[in-house]
Amino acid sequence: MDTAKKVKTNCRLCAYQCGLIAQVVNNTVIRVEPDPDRFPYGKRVQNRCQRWRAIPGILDHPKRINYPLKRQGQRGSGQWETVTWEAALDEIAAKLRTLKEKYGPETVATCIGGPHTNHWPLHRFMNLFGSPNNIGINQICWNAAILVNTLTYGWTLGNELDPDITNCALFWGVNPAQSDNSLFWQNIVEFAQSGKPLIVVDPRQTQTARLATLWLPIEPGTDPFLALGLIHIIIEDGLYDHSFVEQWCHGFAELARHVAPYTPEYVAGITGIPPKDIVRAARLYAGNGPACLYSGRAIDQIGYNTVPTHQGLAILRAITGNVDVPGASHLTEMPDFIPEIDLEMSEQTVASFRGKQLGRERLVLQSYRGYEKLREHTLKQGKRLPMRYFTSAHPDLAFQAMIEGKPYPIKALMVMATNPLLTQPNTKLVYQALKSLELLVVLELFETPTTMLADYVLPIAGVLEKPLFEYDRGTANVAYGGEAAVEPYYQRRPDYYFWRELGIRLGQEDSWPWPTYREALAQCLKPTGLTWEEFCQTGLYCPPVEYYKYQSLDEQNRPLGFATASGKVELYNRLLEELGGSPLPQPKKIAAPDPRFPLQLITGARVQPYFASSYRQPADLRALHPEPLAEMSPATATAYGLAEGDWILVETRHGNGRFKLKFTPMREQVVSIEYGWWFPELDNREPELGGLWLSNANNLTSANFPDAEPLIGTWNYNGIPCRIEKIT
Ligand SMILES: Nc1nc2c(c(=O)[nH]1)N[C@H]1C(S)=C(S)[C@@H](COP(=O)(O)OP(=O)(O)OC[C@H]3O[C@@H](n4cnc5c(=O)[nH]c(N)nc54)[C@H](O)[C@@H]3O)O[C@H]1N2
Ligand SMILES: Nc1nc2c(c(=O)[nH]1)N[C@H]1C(S)=C(S)[C@@H](COP(=O)(O)OP(=O)(O)OC[C@H]3O[C@@H](n4cnc5c(=O)[nH]c(N)nc54)[C@H](O)[C@@H]3O)O[C@H]1N2
Ligand code: SF4
Ligand SMILES: [Mo]
Repeated sequence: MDTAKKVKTNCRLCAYQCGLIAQVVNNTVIRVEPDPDRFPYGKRVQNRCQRWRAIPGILDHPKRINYPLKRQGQRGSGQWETVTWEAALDEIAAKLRTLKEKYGPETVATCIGGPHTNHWPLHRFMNLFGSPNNIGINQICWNAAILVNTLTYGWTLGNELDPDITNCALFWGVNPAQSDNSLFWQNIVEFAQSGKPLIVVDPRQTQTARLATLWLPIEPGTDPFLALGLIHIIIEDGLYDHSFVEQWCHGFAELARHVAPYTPEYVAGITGIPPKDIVRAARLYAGNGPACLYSGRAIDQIGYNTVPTHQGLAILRAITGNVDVPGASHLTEMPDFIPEIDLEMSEQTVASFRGKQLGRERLVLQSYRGYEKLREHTLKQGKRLPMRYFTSAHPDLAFQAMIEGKPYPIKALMVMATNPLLTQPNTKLVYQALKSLELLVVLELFETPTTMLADYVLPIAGVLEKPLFEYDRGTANVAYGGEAAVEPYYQRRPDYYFWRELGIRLGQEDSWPWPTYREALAQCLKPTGLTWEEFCQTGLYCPPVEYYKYQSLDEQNRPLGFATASGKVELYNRLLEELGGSPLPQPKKIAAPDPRFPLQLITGARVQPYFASSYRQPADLRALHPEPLAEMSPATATAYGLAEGDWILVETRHGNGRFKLKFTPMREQVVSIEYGWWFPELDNREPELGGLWLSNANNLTSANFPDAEPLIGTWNYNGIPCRIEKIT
């Protein structure tokens, strides 16, 4: 037996990739501990996180996928044959070739989820194959903020909270106490302890809200009204940054006219927040610069009102002089390393299939047309957003195409690092769609309800088994990562291996010159002048941030400005107007309550130690939070005759789920359910599929395309009419 060696490596149980030291014997990890020399620099932060300790168990958990599996018998019957990688790849490639000949390349789709792994190998494969059909979660995570900020400032922003410099923080629909739990959350705690104003906009009194100077328990989905109300006061009281507005903002007069009706009383009537708190929030935010305005997932998930909310937040930052200022925000840079757009190879390939994008007639921004318009502007400063995320298929249309074959059939789906039966909207639809396919391939670490329905399940290398190089999808000049601690256990391989091998089998060999994942990552770094080994010493590439870049002079001695139509911050957005959107934030009122569904549902508030549907298998993690919870205020719950700990059935027009009731100080008439719940200990065959139908929040949601927001296609995970009853 070898003696134990210590290896510097990184956790990958969330996107932070904290530094770890692994003790390895015979390619087996026996222990891990935080590495105080690398991010997040000290055990104090990592000691709050419960996940990393579970790594040795996760590496060899009985529910892990260790060999390529091929379905035997009926789909969902739980019978598998173990095959070789070669055989699986040959068979999948042959099937894809046949389907492509019969129906065209667009008949093959992929599905990705949150930030679990690099997506570019999948995008590169799909671009070369010739299909636009990747289903992502971008329409409700990430895209709205990036698109609206780029429309407004010419590029996207990094928000900053520095307890020493930042003088006010406004946190909007975000709860880093549960969703971050790392260095950022420590900074927030430190900031709050300093006594500087912290404002939290959230229907629930979260752990973050409990630290706040001012908590605004907003009615779900009414956020753009509050944003316009704050702008109204800031303008009326003259609290805006006069010089920045005069020199660097376009359309202030139109904005001032537009917000005139959004008085505190009017906004209070819609948001449920008292007028005096609206006024106080506006004064605290505008009066204490530099101020950090940080928004979370909630407002990306409120359907139509998502875009006007982001417009409102972008305007708030600008008129208070909080753009590209230390302690508030900075406009990010294009990477020095190879950017995502080039790794995807979108610019070389999409011409052949852009006409096949589902829903392109309706979607203004989440389309090739919208992407190109935006890029005309960003290119003025040499910047290019990745393309596949901003053109990905609307899930409702893609799943319908699998079931109905319209407007063309989608017959094959390859799923990487996501569990769509738990995390895509409308589980019944997803289920029907997966059952309609001729080929379902799932790349996974663990058995999940999605793998249970697959034709092939491929064993993927996970935490500590593969090198890491992450880079905010190429929208900033920051990369982090590090070395694997061990070679993959059993027959597991990195996702990259699958896409490259499949690509080579389908005539793409020229586009996959790097035999291994590590070589591909080293190649990405090449333009920086760093070798892979040099990069791994710190695991961080992060040149110092520059501020006030719009003031810097170009070759003709003119200020650089912002990469927008006016060269200024577009408070009044001309490009959006040209594309057919509303140039100023135009919110929609929430429909009057339906008497059959009198309560408002929010789904998906994050909880430790889970990530979406992940980590319910390791017993030590499950013990920390064993059951799916629904939260309500004690007053609302008591009015329904409910006590804490009761099991309740929560029901919407789309479906229902069972949750255990927990009392939380929060807005009345609102119910909040956790998402991602299934039960790996239950039967892994049809019809149970690991308890898929019991407590899955997405049984209660839908992304019905005709109702989706017209610019991005955003649907509602929050603000859904619902009802409840006690389960006896
Ligand atoms: N533990 C854990 N951490 C995670 C994840 C995870 O699954 N688990 N997921 C990761 C991912 S993919 C993401 S995108 C991030 C998300 O991170 P966050 O944005 O922090 O996500 P949430 O915890 O859902 O926080 C959203 C907050 O908005 C509130 N809210 C709900 N509806 C509304 C509304 O209409 N208006 C307003 N203003 N607030 C509302 C909710 O009560 C909740 O507290 O977290 C990441 N971190
Ligand atoms: N109702 C509701 N639905 C939501 C949300 C919500 O707030 N409410 N939030 C949405 C958001 S913001 C997000 S980001 C998504 C998250 O949704 P998903 O991305 O689907 O997240 P998980 O459920 O964690 O599934 C990730 C799967 O990938 C596997 N995995 C991990 N690492 C790797 C890897 O390197 N390679 C491969 N091949 N597999 C790997 C894990 O084992 C796990 O099964 O959910 C979305 N869905
Ligand atoms: S799970 Fe915890 S230790 Fe691992 S990367 Fe995330 S915050 Fe860091
Ligand atoms: Mo997300």
